[in-house]
Amino acid sequence: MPVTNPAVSLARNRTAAATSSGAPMRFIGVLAIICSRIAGTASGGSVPSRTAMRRISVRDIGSSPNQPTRQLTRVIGFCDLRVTVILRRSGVRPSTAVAYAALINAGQKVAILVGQGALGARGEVTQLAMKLNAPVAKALLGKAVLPDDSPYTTGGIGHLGTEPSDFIMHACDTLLILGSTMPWVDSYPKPGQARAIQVDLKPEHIGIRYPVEVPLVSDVKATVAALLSLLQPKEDGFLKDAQNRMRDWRALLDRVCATARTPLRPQMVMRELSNQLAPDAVISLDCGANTHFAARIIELREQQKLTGTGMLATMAPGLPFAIAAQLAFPNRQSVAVVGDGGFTQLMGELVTAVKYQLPIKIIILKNNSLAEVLFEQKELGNPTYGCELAPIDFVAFAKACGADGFRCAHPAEVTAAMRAALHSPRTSVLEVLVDPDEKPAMPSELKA
Ligand SMILES: Cc1cc2nc3c(=O)[nH]c(=O)nc-3n(C[C@H](O)[C@H](O)[C@H](O)COP(=O)(O)OP(=O)(O)OC[C@H]3O[C@@H](n4cnc5c(N)ncnc54)[C@H](O)[C@@H]3O)c2cc1C
Ligand SMILES: Cc1ncc(C[n+]2csc(CCOP(=O)(O)OP(=O)(O)O)c2C)c(N)n1
Ligand SMILES: [Mg+2]
Repeated sequence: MPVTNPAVSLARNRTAAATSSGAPMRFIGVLAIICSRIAGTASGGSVPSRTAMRRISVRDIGSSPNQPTRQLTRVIGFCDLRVTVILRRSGVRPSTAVAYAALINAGQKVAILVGQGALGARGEVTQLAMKLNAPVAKALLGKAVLPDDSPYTTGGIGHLGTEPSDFIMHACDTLLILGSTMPWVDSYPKPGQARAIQVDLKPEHIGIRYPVEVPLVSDVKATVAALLSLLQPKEDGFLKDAQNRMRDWRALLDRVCATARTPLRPQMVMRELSNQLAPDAVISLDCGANTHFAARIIELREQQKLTGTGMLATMAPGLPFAIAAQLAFPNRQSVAVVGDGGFTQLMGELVTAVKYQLPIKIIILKNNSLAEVLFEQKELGNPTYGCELAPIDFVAFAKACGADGFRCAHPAEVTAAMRAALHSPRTSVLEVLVDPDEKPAMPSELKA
């Protein structure tokens, strides 16, 4: 910030004048930041008029009933030029930054929800969680924001999520939504329970799932980094509670995945896949009960990526996404997890993978059923209708297309079949016969 900038000089003069008249330094700090911000936005040469500055400062430093000066000065107690500069770079208005910090600093139990808008902000999210001792739940498309072994994450959220994520959402008093529109509204805090902040590039996505007090239309990475120094550290009781619940949840998953029965439990197969995935694998998910099993059981490691069908929840993208991922990352393992229904909708694309010698791996959870919809029909009390699939021999199909094909149906066969499919140098398909009666259970319903 050039010292000759008239807006800054004005801010400093005002600071000096106000200090000598006995006004609290902390208050002046806020004013100086705001004036510096104005100077930043006026970098094209025009300097804001005194009237404009007065208007902005009154609005921004908020003598408004919602932002009492007392609260604001608790947040920024001094004039920190670094904060001013960072705010200018991030594009966050000082008034919003102050409201953000005041809201978080007032909370006792802060929970964070991250989605794919935070994928590039792992370091910043980790620092934030560390400073606030705040547990982090991950929307499906944000599963790679933190690796699943991070001590700060409670894993997935929503129907395919975890019990600890349910817990933190229903026990928190403050919620930060960072780059997510996770659609399961029951998995958010009850309206009125928590005060919320949402950071999203798209203003129209703010507040669509949960009432938001402080909206920030900005980039997650830049915003979290810029505002970190305004936050006060918190006690670790809430995080510890979440971590203890995570230990219990993992123990439950271990028991579920250890079930050695025929027909196979899909979770057991997903555990084997998770254990054998390359450290930098790119995983593509489809839509169906298979999405639940894969999302919940695959433990994403630091360098792995995961994508899948999003808000429209369409079936069939598993295979084409895996092709795209292999083209985008030729040296990484590209694996799709699909259901038999989803795979058949676009299975002709297997020939594309063979033709272009893409060594993608397709794991088909075959239950001869559109299981997700079948369970929905039962849950709604409707007659079950139209969900049986005519069985297809996917191994024969794979071989007919020029790919490798493998099959497993019993617990003792799973490890070797998975290894064969993942280590094939060519396009490969693994057909796994799984239990059609295994329900895609909500976190509270899951039984060993
Ligand atoms: C069968 C099935 C079941 C499912 N069940 C679940 C479930 O139980 N739980 C679950 O979580 N999901 C589930 N999903 C997925 C779900 O439908 C949503 O697609 C997913 O939750 C959305 O993830 P997201 O919030 O990360 O991504 P999005 O909905 O895409 O949200 C990302 C947001 O980040 C914003 N953004 C992007 N870049 C930036 C940036 N740099 N800075 C700031 N903002 C940015 C975008 O504008 C967008 O608003 C399921 C899907 C299927 C098919
Ligand atoms: C294109 C499309 N058609 C229909 C649906 C509705 N639908 C959602 S899940 C599902 C069943 C998926 O079956 P399958 O791929 O075999 O997976 P499973 O549930 O058996 O694991 C259906 C029909 C959809 N989401 N997308
Ligand atoms: Mg099926």
